[in-house]
Amino acid sequence: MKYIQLTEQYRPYVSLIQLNRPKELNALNMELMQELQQTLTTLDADTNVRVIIITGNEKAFAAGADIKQMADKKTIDMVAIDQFKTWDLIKKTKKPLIAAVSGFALGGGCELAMTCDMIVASETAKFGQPEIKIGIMPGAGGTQRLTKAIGKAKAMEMVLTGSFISAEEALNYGLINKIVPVELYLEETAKLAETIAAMSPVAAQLAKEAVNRAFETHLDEGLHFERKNFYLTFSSEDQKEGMKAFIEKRNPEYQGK
Ligand code: DAK
Repeated sequence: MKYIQLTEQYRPYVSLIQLNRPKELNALNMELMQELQQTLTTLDADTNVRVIIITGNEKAFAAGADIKQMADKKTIDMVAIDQFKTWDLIKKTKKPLIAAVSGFALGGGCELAMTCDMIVASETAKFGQPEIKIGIMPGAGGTQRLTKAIGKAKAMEMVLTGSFISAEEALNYGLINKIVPVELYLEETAKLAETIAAMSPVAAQLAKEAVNRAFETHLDEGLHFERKNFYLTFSSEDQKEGMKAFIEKRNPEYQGK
């Protein structure tokens, strides 16, 4: 793979995907996005993987979609290329995804981080939707996910002025899970991933799906969905193992079944 690096067992049951276009601040060109989508699809089907981390490097998680690749495109070209197909498949990843963000997470980079289920940020992280400055607007969920995460006032300000927010602001607004020193951001993300990877992968996937439903449905429908997934956990061996282990005062050994 050209634009991403994969470490399959970065930790037990935890895979690490590193976006790897450092000179371009990990600008998300179409090839990179396709590699990312294909890798996620493969990892999603791999029973040795329970949690996936997506990261960039210290300077940039990703500075957005590749402006140079989009600059001369017309609407008809964008429709024909249909990049949404790739983005939609990424969104469908069933396993928990954690973004480990340092430096710039802008435009499509911020949207990619928000597509993940959690965000761990280094103290140098900067989040923004600066598309307005180049005559476009967010196209991969920015206006929706950012607004739901941080509220209308701040989202509107970011989307209309293109201004960035610091890691500290992002934490205060509820966009990210935690801030850690830059030299520890990957390590701390790995710890979080390991904690989740120790849980039943069946329960983790059903729970992720149910939390995400909260954003997509009205309360009654969301509660109904939650109830369905709750019942489903009782058809897993992991549920039997988890409860048995508790009663026997030992650590559970989950098989993902
Ligand atoms: N695209 C292409 N190249 C980029 C880039 C980008 N988004 N961001 C940075 N680069 C390149 C720079 O051109 C430069 O390349 P060279 O000149 O060395 O060849 C290199 O990376 C280093 O960047 P700088 O020299 O600018 O570095 P600085 O530290 O001075 O500034 C910066 C860092 C992040 C503030 C600056 O690079 C910047 O403003 N970058 C652009 C940020 C931006 O506007 N991002 C939003 C892009 S629009 C869609 C899905 C998603 C999207 C669209 C459609 N579909 C599913 C259809 C998303 C759209 C966007 O993200």
